[in-house]
Amino acid sequence: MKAPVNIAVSGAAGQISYSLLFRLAAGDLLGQDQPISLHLLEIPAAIPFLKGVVMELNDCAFPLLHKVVVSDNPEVAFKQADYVFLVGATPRGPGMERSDLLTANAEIFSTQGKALNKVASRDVKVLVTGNPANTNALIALNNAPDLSPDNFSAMTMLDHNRAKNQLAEKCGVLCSDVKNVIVWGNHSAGQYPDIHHARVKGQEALSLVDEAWFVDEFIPVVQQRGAAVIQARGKSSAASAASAALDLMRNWIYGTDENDWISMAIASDGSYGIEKGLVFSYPVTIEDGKVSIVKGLPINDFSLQRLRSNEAELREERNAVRHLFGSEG
Ligand code: NAX
Repeated sequence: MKAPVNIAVSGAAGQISYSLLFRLAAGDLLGQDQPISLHLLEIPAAIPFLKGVVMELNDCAFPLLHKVVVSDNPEVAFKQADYVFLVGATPRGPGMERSDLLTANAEIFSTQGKALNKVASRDVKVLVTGNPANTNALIALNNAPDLSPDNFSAMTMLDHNRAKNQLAEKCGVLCSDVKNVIVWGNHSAGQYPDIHHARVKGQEALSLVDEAWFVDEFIPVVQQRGAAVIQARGKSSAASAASAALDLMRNWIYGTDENDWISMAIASDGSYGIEKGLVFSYPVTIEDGKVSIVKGLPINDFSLQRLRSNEAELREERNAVRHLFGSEG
């Protein structure tokens, strides 16, 4: 049997983790021959609930689950972590301004970035799901100067999957028939889901659907899908978010499919004119763990405007929390 791999999950008592942890332990990330240790991080008030989740994990008698560590200390949870899912975040409370929310989370992600810098594996892959995800990832990576920005990403994979599903439903095909959708920018309601480069069974998506459907239905439906799930279910997306987190991490580890890409929010290298360093969602391909932004796609004025507005939103978020950047500034 192989040596266990350490997977850390923050916000482990929350609803996304309630799906994610069981899928990780079942082998959905690393396969049926790879034992794992789960390192679970929570705030002290949620540790009793987390203990209940651990009881259930143990009651599953998962053959691959080697060990479960529970802690409220990031330096314990992230010790020698190979894969880290930063799911936990502070939700917006009553009377909280957007800037208060940004600052509260920036403090959490600055502490967690420092802990990752100190104790995680040097090859760690960190996926930030907790919102505001892009800026939380930006804060974490800026507080981890001994790790590379390439160790960090923020999750727009759920938006990518939502976009794929909307287009598949519209065209009456399977999601697997849809390739090359893109979600650009921020994981926020201002995100830009784009099908200019998408293909459906090999055909250009925009030759199969009306431009008006793309602009007036597809874009707002994808942007507001989270709110629609809350409206229907009374709770925010959880199983689909966990599934997207696994999809993203699996692609990061094993590579993207030939003839397709995924959307992944990573530190910008200036591609498509986006300010270098902002954590921006791009179409990427991945090979041997190396993430490459898909370059040179033609961008029309409609798209350019939306890329710019996402950049502006992310700049504004960054400026609100800049004081919490580490020594890197
Ligand atoms: P829950 O409120 O159910 O769980 C969050 C958990 O995080 C709680 O148990 C809380 O105690 C814990 N937590 C808070 N601060 C922490 C800290 N400093 N260290 C460790 N744990 C901490 O939320 P859930 O539905 O699981 O969603 C988690 C996050 O994902 C939220 O920020 C949510 O907005 C975000 N989402 C992001 C998505 C994405 O695509 N990027 C989609 C789904 C989801 O909305």
